[in-house]
Amino acid sequence: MPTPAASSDGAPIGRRVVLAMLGLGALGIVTGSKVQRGLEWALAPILARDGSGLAGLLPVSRFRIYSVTGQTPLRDATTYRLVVDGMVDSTLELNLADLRALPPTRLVRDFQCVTGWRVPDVPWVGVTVGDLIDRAGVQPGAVGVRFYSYDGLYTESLTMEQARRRDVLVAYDMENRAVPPIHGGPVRLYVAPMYGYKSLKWLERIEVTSQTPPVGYWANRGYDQDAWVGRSNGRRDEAT
Ligand SMILES: Nc1nc2c(c(=O)[nH]1)N[C@H]1C(S)=C(S)[C@@H](COP(=O)(O)O)O[C@H]1N2
Ligand SMILES: [Mo]
Repeated sequence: MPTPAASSDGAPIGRRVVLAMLGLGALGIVTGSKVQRGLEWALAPILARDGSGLAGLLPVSRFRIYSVTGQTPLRDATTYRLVVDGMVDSTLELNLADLRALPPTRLVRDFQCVTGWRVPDVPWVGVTVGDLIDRAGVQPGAVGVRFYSYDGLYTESLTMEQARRRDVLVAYDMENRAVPPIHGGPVRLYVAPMYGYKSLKWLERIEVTSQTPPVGYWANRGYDQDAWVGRSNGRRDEAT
């Protein structure tokens, strides 16, 4: 969050990324264009190997692109699996087609990072976390839900009550197309009422738990566990 896709090892600027950026500049990318959408996907393998942090500066999105590992982990949409486990009657393993076959929830909401940037009116489509955990069968005594990313580092958690809100989604579409790899695709979390850091990218596992300790990459670094927009983190959004 402090720096986009920060490089931990001070890696030199990736040459291919510079070339890609020059190319984008020359094309005069327009937000929402088909060219841009193709590039989001085309660039993913390049950005996946780049440790320079330049991914966060690429003009491929209305969003800034964050990855605490400095990488874009790639998972093929055809082999992707989401596991729902923990205190459930039966563990679920769902592929993208399974997710898309479930009743969808559509939202158009702002996306706001605690550092001050905000993207207004983002269309999202996905399955509510509540619907998913109910399919698995939540056992008595479960009070929390944890989320794991296949970047190997990022985690998040919500109370059961928060996780069951109808505006908390396992999202597979954003901005009217499949979630691209740089934004956490094929599947990311979208927690509409909270700051962006709750919306974990590259989601691979949802665990129903008996506890809700502050488990989260940024919560472990001093940010609020309950990250309500406008009502947390010292009301940082007033600075925008
Ligand atoms: N796995 C993972 N998820 C993440 C992050 C991250 O670094 N890694 N950054 C978070 C933060 S701070 C924000 S604001 C949003 C940014 O989403 P975007 O990169 O799609 O713009 O992702 C959130 N989810
Ligand atoms: Mo953020």
